[in-house]
Amino acid sequence: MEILLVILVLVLLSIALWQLTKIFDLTQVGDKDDSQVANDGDNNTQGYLMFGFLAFIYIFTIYGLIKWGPLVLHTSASKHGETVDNLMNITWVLIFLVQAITQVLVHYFSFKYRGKKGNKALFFADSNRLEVIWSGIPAVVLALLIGYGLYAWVDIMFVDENEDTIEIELYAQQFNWTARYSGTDNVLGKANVRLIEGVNTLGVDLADPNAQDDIVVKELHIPIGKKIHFKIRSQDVLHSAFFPHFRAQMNCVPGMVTEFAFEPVYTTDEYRAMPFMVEKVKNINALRVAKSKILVTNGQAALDPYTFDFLLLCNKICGASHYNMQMKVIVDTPEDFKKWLSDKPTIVQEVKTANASKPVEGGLGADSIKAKDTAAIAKVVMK
Ligand SMILES: [Cu+2]
Repeated sequence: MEILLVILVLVLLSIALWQLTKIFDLTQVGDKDDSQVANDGDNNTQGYLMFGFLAFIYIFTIYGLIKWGPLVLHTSASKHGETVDNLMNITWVLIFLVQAITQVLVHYFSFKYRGKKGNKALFFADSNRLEVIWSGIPAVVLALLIGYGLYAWVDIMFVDENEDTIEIELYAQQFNWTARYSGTDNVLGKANVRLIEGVNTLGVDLADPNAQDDIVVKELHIPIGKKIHFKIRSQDVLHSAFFPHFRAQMNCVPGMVTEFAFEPVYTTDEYRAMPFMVEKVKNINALRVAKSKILVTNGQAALDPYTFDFLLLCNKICGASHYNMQMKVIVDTPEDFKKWLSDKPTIVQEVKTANASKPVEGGLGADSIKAKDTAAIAKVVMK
């Protein structure tokens, strides 16, 4: 709201200035020079205004870096993330350098050669040497940058079949994520959308030997120091599995399996204890405390304190609740990870348990008694 007001004030001020200049122009009617052709005075004004604009670009850039710089993602939590960050930082430095040099030159020469009475523009057809320089340097720099990018891409995306990884399936649907662990055999059982039924929400083929030890969960735990090989599916529309802290993203496409592999290098606890994160959480909680005070005075519940967690987000606008499509990711020590996974039932067990609690046809299972009672009560109420 505050920003909107500031923008409104600036817009109104500009309109006021514009109108004042018009009035000023009208008062000058009849005075010496009212020609539409720019004179030396006009050219000087435009020249100095250009320098003003140059100063604005730099002041705004520096202000933006100080004000919003800390909002960007900090330390990468995956091994390959360092390469991604490196590539990004090199690109930023290049952009800043080129922009800093070219903008100064453009504005300086525009000022230096601004129009002057009696000066005539020089007709300059072309210079092969200049063209080679300004085409050659960007070409070489871009080729190097793209080369490094391609090398990084191949290195990140290549997963050696013989590599010791943990295979996990990520299943996307509007608007949630489900994970399936491949169990002791480290091979995911087959799955098909036609097999979706009851608790088997991923359509796992329960007859497949590889599916017998598969475990389906709603919270993703992964161990530190081990490469995790994600196989990604989608049930309905295009989604995108986005792990911002791990610098990983892959599309989830209905009808096909996509992949991504990365190795976490910090546990959730280690990442939470990093000074930058402690500071960030402190700031967020200070904002929450301030907001809670307003909420409480309005008779609403206060906000819970914020604790950092890695997240898996959806990065494709996939529908109305897209913004809320996320799953908590917890990086454990290998021991904690094993302990966490050890007491999870397999999908086969889950289906068996669900079937066992179903009412047997004609029998008096707990559920069927309940259903009959409800029907009887309903009849009495109707009377
Ligand atoms: Cu989505």
